[in-house]
Amino acid sequence: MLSDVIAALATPPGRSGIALIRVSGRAAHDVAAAVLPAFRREPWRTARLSKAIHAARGELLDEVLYVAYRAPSSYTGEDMVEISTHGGLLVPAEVLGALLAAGARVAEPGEFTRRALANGKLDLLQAEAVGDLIDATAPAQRQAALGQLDRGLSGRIGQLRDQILELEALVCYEIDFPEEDSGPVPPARIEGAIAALRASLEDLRGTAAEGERLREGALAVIAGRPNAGKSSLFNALLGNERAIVTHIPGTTRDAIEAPVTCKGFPFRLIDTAGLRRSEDVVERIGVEVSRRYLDAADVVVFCAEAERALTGEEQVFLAEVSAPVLMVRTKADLLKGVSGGARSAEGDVLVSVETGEGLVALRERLAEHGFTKLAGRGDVGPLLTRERHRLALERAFQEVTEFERVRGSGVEVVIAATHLRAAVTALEDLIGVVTTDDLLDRVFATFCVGK
Ligand SMILES: Nc1nc2c(ncn2[C@@H]2O[C@H](COP(=O)(O)OP(=O)(O)OP(=O)(O)O)[C@@H](O)[C@H]2O)c(=O)[nH]1
Ligand SMILES: [Mg+2]
Repeated sequence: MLSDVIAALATPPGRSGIALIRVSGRAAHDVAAAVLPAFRREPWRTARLSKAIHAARGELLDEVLYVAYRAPSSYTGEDMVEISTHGGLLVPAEVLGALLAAGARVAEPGEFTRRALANGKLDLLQAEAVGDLIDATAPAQRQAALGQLDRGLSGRIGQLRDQILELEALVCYEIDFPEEDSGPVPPARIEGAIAALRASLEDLRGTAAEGERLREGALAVIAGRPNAGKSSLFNALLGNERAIVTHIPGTTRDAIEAPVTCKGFPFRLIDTAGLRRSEDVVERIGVEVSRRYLDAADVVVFCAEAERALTGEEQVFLAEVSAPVLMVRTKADLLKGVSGGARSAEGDVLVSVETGEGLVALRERLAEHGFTKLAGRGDVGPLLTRERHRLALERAFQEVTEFERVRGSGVEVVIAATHLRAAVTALEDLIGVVTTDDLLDRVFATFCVGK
């Protein structure tokens, strides 16, 4: 139920200097006053000091700072109080317990943001951006989430919606003046508007692949023959010795995953078992797992020693791989003094984990391979970052296409125009003009308590 008083710890439990508890709802101030003897509503939004007590037990729990907010000037749009307690496991839990004893209930995950949405403080895309910002591990993710929180995507969707409404208005002119020869609106103008609209929709839809990849991290799979230096490279990119490295071919048996940031972009880096035919059951399974990762890869980082030519088997493998391949020539330090130098072709990256040579270049090339469009732009701009976004854009695009088709086939304009209405609805669903509980449940399913 909206506006009953909810409370939750907004910071993660554990050892810390302070912890923040949020309280929101119509009677939030009364609940806070029961726990904070010095509580005063005014001046609003001012940090004040108070003791925190358990009202029923009369027990002193902490000395806290609190800030009172008055509806609608708060995150949720309701009366709110934010209480900064000392951190750790006991104190915040006890202060929260005292608030619950005073009439609050524990907030559900994402409930504060859900209330903000219900009270018009945020739209659905902005609410999603709050979740994305919290989940961000790479700067480019932060940039995209902040842009979306600042209504970058909402504004863009709003423009598309206006564009459809303008087209609808032009078409309605035709409905109102059917007897005029070519209508008051030249057909070329309508056709031009349709073409421009389709181009705008396509433009935004074109950001979905890299946008979704940006949210989830691009899957970069390190592959190559046993002993090629895959695990060494994996560790070097990670900055720690996560994978076991030995001189024995077949060391890595399982796929190991770790998050890595390259030039601000997020990657899920996978170290795999070296590709070869093996009699060893465990190793064979490992190779099978490698192949499965390779099928899903956004980019394959193929490792081969710089001092040798690629084998026929490796060439067959490279010809069959469907993802873009970044060729890495490893162990560059072993080439020093060897006549003839590296066997690397243009575009290959020459690296050595011993000297660190080539690692910066490799990170750059990874970013370019994983995020071809985004890495080339300074600013990520509005992006579709979820399947929900992509499906809505696809629906709008299909409806506009359908409108164009039906319109040319002699169907009444009024009927054709229903497709434009449907396209508008698809975009409005995306922003969350009208939301269903089911949709909200899905959007907020991944939120943490206290947000
Ligand atoms: N000199 C030199 N040796 C390297 C370099 N990279 C890896 N090695 C050595 O090459 C051997 C194999 O390295 P790994 O990283 O375990 O190779 P891998 O491709 O993961 O091998 P498997 O897990 O068996 O498939 C080890 O002895 C490493 O120390 C490098 O840049 N320079
Ligand atoms: Mg290995």
